[in-house]
Amino acid sequence: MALVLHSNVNKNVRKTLIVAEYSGIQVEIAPNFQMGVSNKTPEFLKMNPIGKIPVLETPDGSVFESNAIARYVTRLKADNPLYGSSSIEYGQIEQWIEFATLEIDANILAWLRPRMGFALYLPPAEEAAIANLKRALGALSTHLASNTFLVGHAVTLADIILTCNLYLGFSHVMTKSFTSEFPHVERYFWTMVNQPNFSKILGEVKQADSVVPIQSIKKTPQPKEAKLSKPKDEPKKEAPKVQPKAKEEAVEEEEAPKPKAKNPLDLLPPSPMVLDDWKRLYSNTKSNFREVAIKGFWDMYDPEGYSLWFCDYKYNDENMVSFVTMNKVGGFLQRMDLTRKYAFGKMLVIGAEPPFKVKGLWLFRGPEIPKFVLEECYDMELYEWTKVDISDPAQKERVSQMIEDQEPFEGEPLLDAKCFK
Ligand SMILES: N[C@@H](CCC(=O)N[C@@H](CS)C(=O)NCC(=O)O)C(=O)O
Repeated sequence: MALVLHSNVNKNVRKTLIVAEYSGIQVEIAPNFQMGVSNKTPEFLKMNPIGKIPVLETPDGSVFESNAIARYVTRLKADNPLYGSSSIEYGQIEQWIEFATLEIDANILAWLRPRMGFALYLPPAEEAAIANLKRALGALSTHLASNTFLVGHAVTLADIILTCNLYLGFSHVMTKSFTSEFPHVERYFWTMVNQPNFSKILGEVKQADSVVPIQSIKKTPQPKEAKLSKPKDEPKKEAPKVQPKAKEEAVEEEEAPKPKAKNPLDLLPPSPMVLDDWKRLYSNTKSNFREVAIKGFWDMYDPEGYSLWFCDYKYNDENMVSFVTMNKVGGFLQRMDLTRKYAFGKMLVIGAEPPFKVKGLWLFRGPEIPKFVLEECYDMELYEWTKVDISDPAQKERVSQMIEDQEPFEGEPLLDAKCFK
């Protein structure tokens, strides 16, 4: 029996496929593997009790954990140069494999997984992941300044594992403006992915133009939602050696059906204020904003049917990187999508230099912040919320200034102003 990888093709599987190319070893991908179904069967769980991919099935038993699989396949070839040519080289290859896993991959995943909706997105956690990744890339860049390969003078298993991990980062979050700080890592990465045995498996590699946007969190489906496996008598398809790249192969986890949002706000007594009319006025006013849009807002505003809220980011001290701060506000607005029909918002990033302040103004349907927003948009708890008292002229004026992106705002320049409409 050949070696069979039970998995979709993701960067973890590509490690072993590249090893196989270098080593002249035949490894197949299990035909008809279906994520979320094939990895939950009793047969699969016998091979890997945690039910994660990949698993390698061999005539002698199975191996799970992608690094262990790559090491196993490397060792199948006697004196494989991928493991170096001396004990110290072997030790250093293992050292860089650990580094690639714990310092590079772990931080790329901590940055990427929440953005892909597979973990809770918490801006301070993202900032920590980016800082840790930068520290690791700085160290790597120093090493690569005087080394073409991680160890010795040829590709080793450490280069394969590190490159596959970097491939995930370069494809989704590590844009050119991010990586240009680490020129030796850039040179190394592009050299590696253009080696024939890498490019056979990775294909044409493209660096992300922008950091992958934040998606709402995906829930793992219950087993009963999993589709039934195909009937036994269906003819087996020939497994391609490398399956085509999935658009988002980054973190292949089960897709969940999107929960249908109920709108309790539709049951509120009708309001004379039509939110869409206000949004249209806001968007279409190109000049005399104060006289037209702001005046129009206060003419339309219905304090019975709507409420206004100031929000203040609780962790402004951590807003040290401008693009990270702007991204986190962007993510917040994306996750507020569920309230599009019932809200309007302005978010300001304030200050000429770090730490930047994030403050906002929100108009919500109803007298309170809608419960489903508090429950479903976890960014809400990252802000201090204060209901606007429109009988106070100072507060009313602050609302107008926020809608208008007035600059300076409270004595400081605006780094960014985003509108939710
Ligand atoms: N450390 C493991 C990671 C395995 C892993 O996280 N696999 C993900 C796909 S990339 C998975 O199977 N997720 C499904 C699940 O968590 O049930 C390895 O390198 O093999």
